[in-house]
Amino acid sequence: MIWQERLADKGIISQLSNDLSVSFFLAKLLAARGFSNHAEAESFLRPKLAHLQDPFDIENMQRAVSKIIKSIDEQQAILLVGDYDVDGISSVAIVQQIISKLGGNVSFVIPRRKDGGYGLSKAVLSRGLKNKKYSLVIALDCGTNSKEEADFLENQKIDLIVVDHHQSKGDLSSFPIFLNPHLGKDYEVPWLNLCTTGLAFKLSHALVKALRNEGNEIALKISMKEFLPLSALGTLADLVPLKNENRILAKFGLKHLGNNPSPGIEAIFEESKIIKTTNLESEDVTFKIAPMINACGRLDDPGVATSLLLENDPQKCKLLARKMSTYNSERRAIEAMLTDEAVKLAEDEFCEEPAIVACGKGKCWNPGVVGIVAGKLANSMRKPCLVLAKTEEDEYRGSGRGAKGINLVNALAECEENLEHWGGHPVAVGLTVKKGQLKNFKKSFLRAIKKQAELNDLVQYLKIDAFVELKDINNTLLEEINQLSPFGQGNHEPILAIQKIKLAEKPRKVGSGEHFQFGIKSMGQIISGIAWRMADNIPPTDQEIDVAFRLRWNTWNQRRSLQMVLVEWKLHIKTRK
Ligand SMILES: [Mn+2]
Repeated sequence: MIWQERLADKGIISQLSNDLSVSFFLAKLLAARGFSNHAEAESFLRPKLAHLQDPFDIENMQRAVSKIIKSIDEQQAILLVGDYDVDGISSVAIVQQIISKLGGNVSFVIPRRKDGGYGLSKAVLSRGLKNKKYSLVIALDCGTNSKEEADFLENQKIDLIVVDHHQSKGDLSSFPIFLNPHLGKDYEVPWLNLCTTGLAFKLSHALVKALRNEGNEIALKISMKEFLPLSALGTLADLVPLKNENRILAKFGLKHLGNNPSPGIEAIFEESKIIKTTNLESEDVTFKIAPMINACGRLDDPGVATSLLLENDPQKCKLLARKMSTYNSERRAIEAMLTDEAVKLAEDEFCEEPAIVACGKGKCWNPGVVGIVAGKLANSMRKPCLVLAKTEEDEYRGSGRGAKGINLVNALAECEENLEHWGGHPVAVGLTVKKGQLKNFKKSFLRAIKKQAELNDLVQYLKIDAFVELKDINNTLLEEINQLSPFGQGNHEPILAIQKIKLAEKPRKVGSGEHFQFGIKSMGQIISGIAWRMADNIPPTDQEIDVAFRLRWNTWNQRRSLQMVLVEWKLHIKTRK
């Protein structure tokens, strides 16, 4: 890979450094992220909850709020239907909590994969609506494209509010009240990229605001901060860009999550060995908490996770978290088997192709796990990957994950005639291939990807945020970097590079031999580093090398030290870069 520094205008850097009273280094990181004026950079660097816009700015918010308040006032039953992933489950927990706090009669149902799966479907509605007479259904993280189900509810005289951030495919039903930022015409609003927990937060805020205006005692006592942790869970897990309002919710949500977890979250912390702290990182959510929540829906019943998030009894939370942890271990085992099989297929059949379509059947081809494996393969092979499992109905169904510069939604649109169902985002899709169409589908999918790939620049670059000197690496530098956190989609963690250094000693393989540790000598001290899954490419000790890395805290026995997480290394050649 070619290392390329993210450059920025020197004038802008000094201006930002001056205006914001920050170091030249931090100003450079900001400028290289595209910030050029004081106001924008300031609100990014120092976000405030008060920067969240009025929730009533979102189209249809007033209508949704009036409908919910009417149902609460008249004590009519409200049913929440959420998706089975972290975003859906956390959204259900937020809305369930706010409506029941306000005295409403509310219950929830989450679809199960084994009952036919995703979203606002007839199956989930018949399960949810069976015991009571409902007057309102709120769909969370699903429902944008459920035209038939909307018609069904309309016929039953049950109102429907859809709180969702999925794009629409063609005509929408005119009946539901949509809270979906992508259906509006304004693409500049700071809430455009909220996921459903973000929208659920805004909806809760709007309810509280409206009722406070009426002098409602309960609403006056509710603190919106309580709902921040769940909003952060969905925002980080759903990989929406961490800018604008998403950044505010993720940043403050993480802080509250780490400082003041609910009993359910605290039980998850214990199971996944997270230490209660103010410095919770986005990876604690994406690598530890989110997989535990998702595992419930992948293997069995996502309702387990919702119950945990809503439970206040620490003893019950412990049992639920235990159960989630067991699901998660099972998920890991299945994932490992499926990855092996899919990698074999990819190497045999698709090594010359611009994309991978791995299909199979049997025990490890679990529909709940195909998406993760597709993601792993897409990452490691750097090309788009679909993983499809054969269902009992003899159809191939699964998930796809994209690669740089490829839009999977556009690619699938070109294969529409071979597909039964499909949908998703440019980098993540779900699909079912029509019976008997697998071969044709593969062909047209590969053709569509090839077309897109040809338009792309095939040279791979590693973008370096800043070249630094060994002597610059210290605690202050990392504290400055962390002012840009939380990192994730749309707000990458900076990659630093140092040129022309020698390792302090021979690197040591760790783990089961797939990783290695290394050290670099600086001002008489050794800064240690870790290289995950890079043990097949260990740098020499007797030659000068360049290293690209992320700088992190490494906490060990409650002591914090600096650690480099290696991204790539190469032998140093005399010309810069
Ligand atoms: Mn979502």
